[in-house]
Amino acid sequence: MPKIDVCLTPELLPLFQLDGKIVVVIDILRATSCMVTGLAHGISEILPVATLEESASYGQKGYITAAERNGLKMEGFDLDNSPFSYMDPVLQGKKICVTTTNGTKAIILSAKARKVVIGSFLNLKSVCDYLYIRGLDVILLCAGWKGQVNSEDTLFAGAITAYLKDSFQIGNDSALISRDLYELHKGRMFEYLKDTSHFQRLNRLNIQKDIEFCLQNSIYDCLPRLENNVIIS
Ligand code: 3SL
Repeated sequence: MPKIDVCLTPELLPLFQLDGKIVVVIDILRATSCMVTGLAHGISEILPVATLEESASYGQKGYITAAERNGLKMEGFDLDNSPFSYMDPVLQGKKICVTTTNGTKAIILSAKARKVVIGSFLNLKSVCDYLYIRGLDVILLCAGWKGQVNSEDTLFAGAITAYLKDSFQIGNDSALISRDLYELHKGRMFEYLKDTSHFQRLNRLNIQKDIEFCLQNSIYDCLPRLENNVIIS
């Protein structure tokens, strides 16, 4: 049986062997939820980059630029990091270059894996179906927050681990912890997250509606994946 490991922060990724594995990158609030939303709404591709300078430079190459730091849109860029912005019909068929505090970094670090896919509650079923069909070992990589563990990414890692429990073995204790956290809170995730640091950060910025949106289960049948450093669906 293939196994699922959970890596709770990108800082821990050097401890994992990526060769031959599928990495699912998870940044529920909000980077990977935005990417899934954007591709489901017709954005043609998303290029994740590490720095503000890189993202800005793609503006001259025909890309729409997106940049977030500490939850805020950076001045001079076209897009913020809200899933509602990624739904804008003017973005259909467009290419986006994006940098975010944690999510884009996690994607870039995963590039050596056999396959890299983008996960969120919004496409949970598509991710699970894909992992089930491929039947390879999986690493669920949580983007966390500046090197620290966060609850929302851990919950989602737990959701995948719980859904696939009959077809995958638990690979490490982080997978076990994630699954148990999800089982404990799956019926009241919004309530549970109210005490967490990123919920409170986004709440101070008045973007509770983004949190509610990002916690919806499987509203998009969409599987973004990284191909030649670009995310396509
Ligand atoms: O850290 C990230 O990549 C972002 O998703 C954070 S935020 O939700 O936009 O604040």
